[in-house]
Amino acid sequence: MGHPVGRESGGAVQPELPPGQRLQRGWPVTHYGPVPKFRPERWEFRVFGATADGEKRCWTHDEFSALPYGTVVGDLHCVTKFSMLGAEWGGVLARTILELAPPAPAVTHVMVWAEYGFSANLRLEDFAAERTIFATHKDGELLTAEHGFPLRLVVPHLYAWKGPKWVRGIEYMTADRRGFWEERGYHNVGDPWREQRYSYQEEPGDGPEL
Ligand SMILES: Nc1nc2c(c(=O)[nH]1)N[C@H]1C(S)=C(S)[C@@H](COP(=O)(O)O)O[C@H]1N2
Ligand SMILES: [Mo]
Repeated sequence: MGHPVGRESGGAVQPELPPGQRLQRGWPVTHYGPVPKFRPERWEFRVFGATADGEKRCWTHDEFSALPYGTVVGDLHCVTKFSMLGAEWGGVLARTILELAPPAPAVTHVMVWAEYGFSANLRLEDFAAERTIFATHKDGELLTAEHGFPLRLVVPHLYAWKGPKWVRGIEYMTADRRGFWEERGYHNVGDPWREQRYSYQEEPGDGPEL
């Protein structure tokens, strides 16, 4: 792992930050609501909505833990302007889920569902991106409860609210629908390199009517 190679500036190597972001040392905890208690016997990961065969898929925690393990290096960019760069995330790649529970051809978007009904919508291409991962680990260590244990999504190329902590499943959608923060003023797409922070910045085609 390691930090992305930075740009030289006045002798110091600056890590690459999206516009308006600042580097955060350490790893702050940011979320809305309480930290859920993990109950392994009740936990399941569900894939539902427009699956290719019309069937739902469901993994228990033991079954999900046995899925192929992968790692990616990726940043976390919070819309409140701090970024954490170059973490190594371990877990199940979103692509693995797409292979094991394929979406119907008409699917364009994915809703990611977490405990307490928290949700985030993603374009299918963002969900299917190479580095989108259902993470169980960061830098080789199991996630803590505050950071999403037992499972969180990480979508390194989008703002971090697109990666729900305590994720419990995904819904394949044939039309876009807003998730929790996307209904509450945040941009429907959320590309930090284009500074897509707020829904008022949306252009036609970026998201459903508010
Ligand atoms: N379930 C849930 N996941 C969430 C959030 C939330 O409010 N609820 N907030 C998001 C936001 S805004 C950020 S910046 C990251 C923060 O992750 P961290 O607390 O591990 O740094 O979690 C994201 N995932
Ligand atoms: Mo955030």
